Amino acid sequence: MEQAVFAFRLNGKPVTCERYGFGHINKTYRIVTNWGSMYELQQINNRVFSDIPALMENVGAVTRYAAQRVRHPMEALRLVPTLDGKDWYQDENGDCWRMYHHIENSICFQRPSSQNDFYESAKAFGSFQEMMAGFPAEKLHETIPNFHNTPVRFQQFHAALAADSMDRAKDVQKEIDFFLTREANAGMLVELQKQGKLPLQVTHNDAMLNNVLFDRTSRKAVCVVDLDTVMPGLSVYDFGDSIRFGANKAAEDETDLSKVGLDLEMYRAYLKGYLEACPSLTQEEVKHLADGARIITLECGLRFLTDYLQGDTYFATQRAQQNLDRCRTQMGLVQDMENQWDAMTASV
Ligand code: ADP
Ligand code: GN1
Ligand code: MG
Repeated sequence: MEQAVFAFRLNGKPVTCERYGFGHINKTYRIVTNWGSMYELQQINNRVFSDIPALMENVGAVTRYAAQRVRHPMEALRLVPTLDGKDWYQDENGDCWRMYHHIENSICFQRPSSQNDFYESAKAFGSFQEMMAGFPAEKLHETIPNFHNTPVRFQQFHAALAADSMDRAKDVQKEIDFFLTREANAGMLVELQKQGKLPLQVTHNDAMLNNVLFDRTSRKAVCVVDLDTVMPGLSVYDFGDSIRFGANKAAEDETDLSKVGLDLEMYRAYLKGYLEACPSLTQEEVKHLADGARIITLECGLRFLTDYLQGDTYFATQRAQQNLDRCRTQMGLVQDMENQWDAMTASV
């Protein structure tokens, strides 16, 4: 990692370098220099992202596009160039690194502590989407093909189940059945997109609360981060991913499932912010926002279960069965959304 730090054009000499963040995919380190400059150094996961040059072309294009459109430089991520002027660096082991300027006076939350935080995050993701409406989508590489293609996620699940390489399927039959009974309906949003009823647009695709930076002082959202999966997608899935993560009453890997459930007030706060920030949503998109929440939660739970069956090779885990715990919270949340469906759809 030391080699990587010195590959970038820093303001001063690095004095501290600490592991930071809770993401399941990349590794982030916060660097401080003797002149007080701060940076975020990230090792990009090359098992998850098979074409890092293409990924970094996307990130370069999106960050530069955003930088020209925000009111203040701190409202967009800015890449720090390497000593030879590139956007990223590959070390001797083949590991790939990039660095961002630290967004000053920013703070990031794993859970919203108030409806206002969550409303603010909706404004951030909604504005990001509005801003990206003018971005030439054909310039973007698909960093993970079929990322939010729920029927394809079911195919991957079926393959993992058939292989059952860790011999774990026998212990999770209840979980398997939960997803199988919901498979038939899970492709409805992808189908509507294919029929031209839902527009394909440049979306964030990882629209979680912990991918928004807030101003420490004002608690206003300032910037959206984690741009690795920015590519054409469905706005209803972005809306849904935010709800899945931030409107759950429990953490994503909570083991006490009695705590899991949809916080309807949080849901409404996010909906309000998103609709305000995204005036160009079509009627059809607005009509399917609740479906986006339900189906992306189902999809995410299915991805956790698939990874559990495959031996936890995709999502980083800190303890045994963490992916199974994550899968179970998503199941609980789907179930609660089904129970509160009338209230969810009535809010729209
Ligand atoms: P991951 O793939 O691990 O989720 P992120 O890009 O989301 O990686 O970064 C992890 C965390 O690091 C974020 O949640 C945020 O708190 C912090 N972070 C990332 N970039 C910046 C930045 N430019 N300024 C301040 N904090 C940042
Ligand atoms: C991963 O890295 P992170 O935590 O931002 C995953 C998302 C999942 C999320 C679940 C590239 O995101 O799709 O929704 O975990 N990112 C990728 O917490 O697969
Ligand atoms: Mg993140």
